[in-house]
Amino acid sequence: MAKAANKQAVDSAALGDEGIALRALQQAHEADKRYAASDEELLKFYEQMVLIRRFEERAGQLYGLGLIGGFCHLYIGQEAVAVGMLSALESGKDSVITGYRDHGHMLAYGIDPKLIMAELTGREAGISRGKGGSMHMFSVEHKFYGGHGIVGAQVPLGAGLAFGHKYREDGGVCLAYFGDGAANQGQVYESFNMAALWKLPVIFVVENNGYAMGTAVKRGSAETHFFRRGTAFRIPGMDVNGMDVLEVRRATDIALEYVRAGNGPVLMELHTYRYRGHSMSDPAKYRSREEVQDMKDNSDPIEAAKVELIARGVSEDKLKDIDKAIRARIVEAADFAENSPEPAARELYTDVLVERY
Ligand SMILES: Cc1ncc(C[n+]2csc(CCOP(=O)(O)OP(=O)(O)O)c2C)c(N)n1
Repeated sequence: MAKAANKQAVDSAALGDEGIALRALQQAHEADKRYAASDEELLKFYEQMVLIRRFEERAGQLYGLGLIGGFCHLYIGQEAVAVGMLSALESGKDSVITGYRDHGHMLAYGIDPKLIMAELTGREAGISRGKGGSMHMFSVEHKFYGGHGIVGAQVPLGAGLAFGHKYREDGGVCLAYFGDGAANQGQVYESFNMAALWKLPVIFVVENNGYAMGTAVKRGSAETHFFRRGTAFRIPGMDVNGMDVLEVRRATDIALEYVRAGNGPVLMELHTYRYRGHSMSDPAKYRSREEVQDMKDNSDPIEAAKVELIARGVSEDKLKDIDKAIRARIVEAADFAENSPEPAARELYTDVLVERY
């Protein structure tokens, strides 16, 4: 029943019926908010979110020990976004691009934590041979196109990836993630215009974690409802709770169905929260401890999944076993990274432009 209603709403969005068109996907989302995951699927989501959290905690510790240098932006608190969205993609077909807060996205892809940790610590075994670090990870094999340090730069690149999908007629869709701060950049709207004009298969995803460095959304944005910002370009928007992995997954399914049918882009706003500072060097004095604690106590995506699993009859022992296995994988990843060699000096001359073009 709900599915049929969605189909109708998605079709009416495609028809371009003014007014309805821009709200149709949101209506479909509101009519049927959560993905009906099997126990096994929810366990998998839980496991992936815990993996990201433990990985990021360990990365924070290694940073403190001086084993990770440069910038390092942790994804703690935002796990449900990457896990829910990636679970809806078709691997080998769809592509992803994001900003510098990228470790969680790579882990959600199933990329080996050892390769990511080795990259963070600047080792040759890292996914970018230790030369990219936290912000510049890339995996062509997984169609993961970074990892970008320039705020907002990934948005036009994402439109380009979507253009590539359309040009090659490979059926792929690009997910282009960016932050609430990046959403105020001009290049974002140039990309929206082109993507809508050429009906590119792209989902623009605003990960609204409440802050752009130390600037709260309401201090820096005239329109704080980011999902409405595609309206001027006739891009339908969706307003999604990014702390609920099943809601994220369901909303992504709706968006993908619309985009895959050739209707052009969708703009999704995922409400989320980062528990740590903007980067490792941020003491986060622009918000109160109570605010952070309140999010941890009442909106944590991992805790919510855990409560739901237990209510479904999954035993606490099973969850403990999962947690234990993940801790072991993280210890292994950190040991691997610490004991791997740094890139050889000759690597200074690879993967860089040293010729004239
Ligand atoms: C073009 C550009 N301007 C400024 C910066 C410095 N900078 C890095 S992150 C950031 C804030 C971005 O916040 P947001 O887009 O909300 O993403 P979040 O960090 O919350 O994930 C700024 C201003 C930069 N890297 N690139």
